[in-house]
Amino acid sequence: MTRVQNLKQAMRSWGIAVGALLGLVGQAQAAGEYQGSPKVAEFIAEMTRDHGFAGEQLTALFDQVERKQAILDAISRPAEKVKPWKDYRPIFITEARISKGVDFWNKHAEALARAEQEYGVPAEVIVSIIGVETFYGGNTGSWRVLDALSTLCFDYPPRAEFFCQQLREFLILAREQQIDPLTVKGSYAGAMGLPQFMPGSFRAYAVDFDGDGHIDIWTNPVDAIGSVASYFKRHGWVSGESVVSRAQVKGEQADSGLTQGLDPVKTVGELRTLGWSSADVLRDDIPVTAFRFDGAEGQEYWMGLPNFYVITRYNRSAMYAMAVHQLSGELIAKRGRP
Ligand SMILES: [Ca+2]
Repeated sequence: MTRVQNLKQAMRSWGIAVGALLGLVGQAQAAGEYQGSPKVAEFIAEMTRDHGFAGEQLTALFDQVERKQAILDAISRPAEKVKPWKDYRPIFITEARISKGVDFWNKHAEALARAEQEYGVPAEVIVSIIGVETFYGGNTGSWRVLDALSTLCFDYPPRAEFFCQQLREFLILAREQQIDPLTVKGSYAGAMGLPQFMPGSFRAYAVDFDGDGHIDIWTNPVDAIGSVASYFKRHGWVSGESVVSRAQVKGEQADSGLTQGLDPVKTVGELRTLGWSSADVLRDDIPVTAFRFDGAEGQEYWMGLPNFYVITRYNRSAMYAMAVHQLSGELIAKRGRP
């Protein structure tokens, strides 16, 4: 006797409608959760009308999409208390991340040198981004991007607009790159590959840097390297300029120089009148993000220069940008620059 027959017999003896129960089991299975959903139907109609997709194909595709409760739980979890810099830094600046970074740099030295030449973005910054994002490709995420973006588009109203846009970009990207959207993996928020590009960023900035006719940021480090450099160049990276300048502060007005948020709304000159100074020679009119970190040795005051702001365009956090910058410094210290 099969398991189902067993079950049916047991159900009958308990007086439960077997059909209803089996129906329930069917619904609890993962695939097909968006089958017949009006939101999905509307989305498909839009993709058909605005972007020339075939409706039946998209319907068949979305029939295989799984709604991921774990993603909704993760994204709506209350934000952790922000770690102070002294606890954040040791997560990213580790011996392992430095030595693996030097290996990655040596292995891809040609592509990194070429990216530096074409885009003006230093090799150590590109390596550092890939190291911080995914440990040089070791941790690129195991969610199906289609499940992640669909779940967040259709079932997470606070950011539905953003994630529905990413879902549109993702479907177009898959068509352009001729890849099966069901096979693409990424983070629970839909960030993809070695550099963790969202689909919109992929379409705007990713490049085929080894010239094989495909943009592959998932398994091809050369394309990932060129894509990060392209992203930085397009966000205004200035070749040869510094990233931050450590400041000394004096007087009670110093903290009124701190900027709220990341926008560089102070200038070096304004900060000077509030008691800020730096050992670096900086022009008075340079716009800066002025911030204070709670470091291992006490309070640190910093001026984030225009290239610092560019790093925050990759991930909107001062601590993230500083971790990328300091890891890049450690990479140079360990490897040297030819
Ligand atoms: Ca390629």
